Amino acid sequence: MKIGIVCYPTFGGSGVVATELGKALADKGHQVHFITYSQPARLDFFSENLYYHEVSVSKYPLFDFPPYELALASKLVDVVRFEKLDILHVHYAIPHASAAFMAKQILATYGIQIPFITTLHGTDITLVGKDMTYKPVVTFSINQSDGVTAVSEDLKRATFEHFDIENEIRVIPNFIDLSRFSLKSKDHFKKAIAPNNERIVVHTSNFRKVKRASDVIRIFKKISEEVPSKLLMVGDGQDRVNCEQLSRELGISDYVRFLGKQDAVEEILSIADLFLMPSESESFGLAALEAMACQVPVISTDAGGLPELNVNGVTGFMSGIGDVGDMAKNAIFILEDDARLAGFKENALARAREFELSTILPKYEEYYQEVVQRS
Ligand code: GMT
Repeated sequence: MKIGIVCYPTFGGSGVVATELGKALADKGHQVHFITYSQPARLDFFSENLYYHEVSVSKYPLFDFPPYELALASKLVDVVRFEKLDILHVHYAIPHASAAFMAKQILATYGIQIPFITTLHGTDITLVGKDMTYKPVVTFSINQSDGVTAVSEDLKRATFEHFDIENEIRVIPNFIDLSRFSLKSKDHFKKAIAPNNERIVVHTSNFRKVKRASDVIRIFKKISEEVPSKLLMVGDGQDRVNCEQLSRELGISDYVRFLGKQDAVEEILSIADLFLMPSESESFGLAALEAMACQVPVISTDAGGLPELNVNGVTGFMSGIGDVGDMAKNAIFILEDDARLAGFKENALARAREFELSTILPKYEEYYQEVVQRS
């Protein structure tokens, strides 16, 4: 098939899922066209089946807010017409679904019928989308989509709860490429971080408020009082400075390292013993799946779709949002005993295998066929 993928090209979860999906589809022989405002972070190589079309937004003094959605819709019209695409797949509803709807209407005036699928990722529903600033447009464009997917049952439930949705929503969970995310031998790196064989705890996120990254620091403070350990904080965002400040105030800054944005997250996860995800909201928790694939157990909250991934007492533990004490207690339980830790690591990998790319990819391919046939 000839598939157009629209996404945010950044390190965020929805962009990563869209890019990895497009790469995998291209590997299977589909022709995949990425349409976005800059080269997606993980699309930095050449493949004969992969195309990239940049949306450029022209600046004009009148525009305090350059109209990206219009530029995207115009680019979609152009790419669909001239590359003869079969389907558009947009990731993250805002503003991609409404831009796809607009493009579809314009293309109809040229006699071209193209269906589009919207994949809901999380904050496009649970945070930004349900705000009245965008809600009418998000509701309309979900209902006008020819197919809608959500990355977890919980996100599907939340979508029906917050919006008047008449469309069906198909749940297709996120996936992991185990050929990339797997335990790598990084002993030299481990020795440098933990020269006295301390346990290594990792958190990766965009440090937005919903991630509650300062809870990571508080949990780690309690862990470090019981188990010799180090904390690696990967990523960057608005809460990072608060976390740095908090780790100084709590007197643990010698044991905490902030690594900033990293491409090879799997190398860091390969030396980790535990992953912390104390999020207030998480539609799926892709970062936790990446950790599990590298044999890292997960201490998380029970927010959103996390119970569909993290199996309590098996692959890690879940606690209520903000329950730092319980998360620390569970973390210590896992870390204090070698054999117990090894068991959790094994279980984490076994669970990650259930989300392997080769299992999930056909679900998207089948859905594309279904949507094209009925449109
Ligand atoms: O987590 C973020 O803030 C980024 C966001 C995104 O859309 O880029 O992630 C969302 O989509 C990911 C991929 O489907 C999910 O794994 C994350 O759980 C989800 N984040 C939230 O719901 C907060």
